[in-house]
Amino acid sequence: MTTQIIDSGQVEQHNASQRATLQADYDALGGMLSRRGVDIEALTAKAQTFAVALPSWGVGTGGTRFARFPGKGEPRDVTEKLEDCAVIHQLTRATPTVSLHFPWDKPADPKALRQQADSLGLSFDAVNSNTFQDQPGQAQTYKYGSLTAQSQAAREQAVAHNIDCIELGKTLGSKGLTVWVGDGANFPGQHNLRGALERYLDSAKGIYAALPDDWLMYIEHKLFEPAFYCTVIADWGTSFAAAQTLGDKAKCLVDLGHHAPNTNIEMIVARLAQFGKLGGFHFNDSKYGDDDLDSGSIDPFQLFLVFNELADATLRDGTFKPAYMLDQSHNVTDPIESLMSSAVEVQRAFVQAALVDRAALAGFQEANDALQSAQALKKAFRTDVSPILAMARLRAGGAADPVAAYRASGYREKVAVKRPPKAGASGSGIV
Ligand code: AFD
Ligand code: MN
Ligand code: MN
Repeated sequence: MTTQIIDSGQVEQHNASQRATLQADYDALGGMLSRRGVDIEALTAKAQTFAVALPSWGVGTGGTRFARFPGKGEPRDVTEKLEDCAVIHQLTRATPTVSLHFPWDKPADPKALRQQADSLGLSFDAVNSNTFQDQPGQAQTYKYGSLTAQSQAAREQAVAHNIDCIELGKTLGSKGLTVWVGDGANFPGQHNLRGALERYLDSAKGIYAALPDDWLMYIEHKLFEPAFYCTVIADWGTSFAAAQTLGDKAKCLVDLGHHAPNTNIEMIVARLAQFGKLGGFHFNDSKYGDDDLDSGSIDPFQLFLVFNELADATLRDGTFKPAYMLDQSHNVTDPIESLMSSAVEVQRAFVQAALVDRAALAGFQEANDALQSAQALKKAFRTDVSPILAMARLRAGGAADPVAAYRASGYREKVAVKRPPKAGASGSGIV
């Protein structure tokens, strides 16, 4: 039996207040779609198949390198993070998995953590290693890099940490390791550019060798920061080359915020999918670079275009299934509310992409009809699929309006009492 953290009677009461309006909107949309030859029931069933993993580090209040303004009732450890993740999944029914970050989330008893997740109806997605910070008592510093460090002892320590993450992940039931390193240089000349990548590949091979057969290693690239002149895995080309060098179990991970402004991310998605190296995503939105803003809050059309490529890739290969994760930092909102809305925004793009009339689009493309090709995409993007998303949640036992149901439940106020701030707590988001 799954433990429901929000009283299910309260959710039911919320849904009862919404049901009639939702049904009317759903029927109206169903009528419109059927005139376009689209079956709304098929779309709703498809929406129900959507799932995106939650980042454990996203349920705490984030911050910038200037400051962090903690919110009330933040989770203080990994078990409280799981409780918040369970609330998000209970109301959205779209987030059944959690991506942990070590050592921040290192459990005292991994088996007990797995049991807690299980009792909450959650399981674990890819685990993330952390070699971008020094931990108390650590023998070697990562000040000058981890997997690429000049110091062999530092490189070995970073590889060993990644292997520890795999071991922990095995006990938790994860099937993937996401590796993002901030290694790079702040000055031209500080690094031999080729030498740094050679060291990275050598270290990464040590991690890859410890991967179980049914695991994937996700290589996450990022343009800049914390190194401001160059970063070792700065772009999809380097990520692709590293994944090719390592082998079949190594794939590229695309974080939507890790590119220069105006980069055509959907084209990167198409390229990586074409060559079998698209492993997964960190969804968020961005105005400038690694802003970690809520998914769909700045450029929902870009998110749609990414899913349009994913829909195309799935049509070409039914087994194609990249991992979907959110990676956001919530500085001024309640993280639970942001993560619920963001999961729904990503799900919205998934459903809108399914609405594209692909036969018509292919016809327009063949005829070199640029205007109608663009309109075919816009037609799907402009369709408000909110009633489909709400109905999918309702049918799966979630909330018609997750944020309204959450606010009505008083969850945050309750945990604010139960979770007074604790020194040394590991609940914060990425700063
Ligand atoms: C940092 C990186 C990257 C990574 C995350 C978790 O920019 O997005 O996924 O930390 O390791 O924010
Ligand atoms: Mn990321
Ligand atoms: Mn990032």
